[in-house]
Amino acid sequence: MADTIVAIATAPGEGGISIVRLSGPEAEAVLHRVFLPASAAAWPLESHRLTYGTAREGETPLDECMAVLMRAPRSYTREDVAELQLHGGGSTAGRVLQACLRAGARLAEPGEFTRRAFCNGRIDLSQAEAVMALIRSRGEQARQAALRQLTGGAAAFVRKAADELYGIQAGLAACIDYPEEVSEEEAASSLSPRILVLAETLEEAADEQGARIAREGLRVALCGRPNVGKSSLLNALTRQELAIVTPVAGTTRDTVQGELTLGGCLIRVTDTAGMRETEDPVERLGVERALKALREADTVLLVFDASLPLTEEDRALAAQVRSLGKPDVLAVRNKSDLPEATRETDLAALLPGVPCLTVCAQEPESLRPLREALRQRAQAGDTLALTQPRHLEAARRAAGHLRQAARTLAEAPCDLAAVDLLAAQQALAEITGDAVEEKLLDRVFADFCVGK
Ligand SMILES: Nc1nc2c(ncn2[C@@H]2O[C@H](COP(=O)(O)OP(=O)(O)OP(=O)(O)O)[C@@H](O)[C@H]2O)c(=O)[nH]1
Ligand SMILES: [Mg+2]
Repeated sequence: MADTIVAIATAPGEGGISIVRLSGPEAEAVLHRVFLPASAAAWPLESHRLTYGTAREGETPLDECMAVLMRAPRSYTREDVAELQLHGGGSTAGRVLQACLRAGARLAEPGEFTRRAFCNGRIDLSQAEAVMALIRSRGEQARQAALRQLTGGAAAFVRKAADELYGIQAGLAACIDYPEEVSEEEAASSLSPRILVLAETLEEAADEQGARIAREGLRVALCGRPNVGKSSLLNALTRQELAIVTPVAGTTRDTVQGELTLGGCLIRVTDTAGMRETEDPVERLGVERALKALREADTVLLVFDASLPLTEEDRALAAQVRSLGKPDVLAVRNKSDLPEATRETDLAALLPGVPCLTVCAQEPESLRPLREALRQRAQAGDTLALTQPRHLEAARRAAGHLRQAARTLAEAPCDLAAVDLLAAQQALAEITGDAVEEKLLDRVFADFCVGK
């Protein structure tokens, strides 16, 4: 980290401004070479103050711009950071970037600014990852989850778990160091319950599905036999004409995706081909895709036509969904504007324990309870402490070591359990980056964008 890095920090394409960012010991010197303040008295630049002037290479002016120098340690990386605010569009920023490279800076690698912030102790690893999660977040819920992590939510959870683990380790050390005062049986009986509670806390926090919903939104599949109104519901829920709707059974052949936001939560809805036995090879492929969407969904909306009696196809599909063991299925009784032929009780008998909602795809107001049900499901991940896959994996690994420690404590000498506790401690430390190898850092930051 002894060198000075440079990158374009703004997204490519046309825009009001582009920013070229420098960080490192030579940031001020490089800026001096590529920036001429309008006022001759401006050098040395005052820290954290915008200065108007010209970006240039040698005597050639490149753009009219603003420059700012943020002296260490009050900067994003805790190093000297300089930024040039140029006119937007790729060509000017690209040209100024070249000038900085020729003036002694090196092109930054993806995430290298944030990596320096981490290595210089300004943020922990979970916060560094949150920066990228925030940049990538789509929708209010994902943004909030990233922000919680950025402001230390994951770190606070991990520190609390680590504190409890230290307490357990201290208890075990007492039994190892003073066997005449604390017997192994006493230590095992007082520490095992604490170890298991901590393991459970970590396993609960490693809620993979909840975390994915918080990051990427709730996956909802609209399934049902042909013509029940699945595509009409997709269009009504998203308030867009996404899928073709006709009275012909078998209109939808492929899956159609739509998105809506409810209470800040992203909901991704997949409309599918009507499920039925068919000889048509195209339709059969559509049915296969429908089954795939059904398997991958967090919530399955099983749609029925309330104006017709239940058919064999309805029953076969209900049986299939039950055999798949999907935990979250909602029965949706559509076409409630027409005379009723299938009652709620018929669906309750067909799908015991599955909630049933009655709607009319052509009356937006009737979809209110369905929207509310989806919103509640999508918001379930709102309070999760951990949302990044890497953190979930480390928490689960720590829990595994703890469970092993409890088993060891019951069967073997105390000091063997200390090894398991240490492994759990290391797994927790990986989340915040207190104990990480270069290789892990390379992997984490490879996923970043250049210039952040
Ligand atoms: N009266 C009434 N008709 C509806 C309602 N919802 C859908 N329809 C009609 O039902 C027919 C089938 O609707 P679609 O939305 O294409 O049904 P689908 O389930 O997607 O059908 P496939 O794509 O063939 O599987 C169309 O003529 C719609 O206008 C409703 O709530 N009330
Ligand atoms: Mg359809």
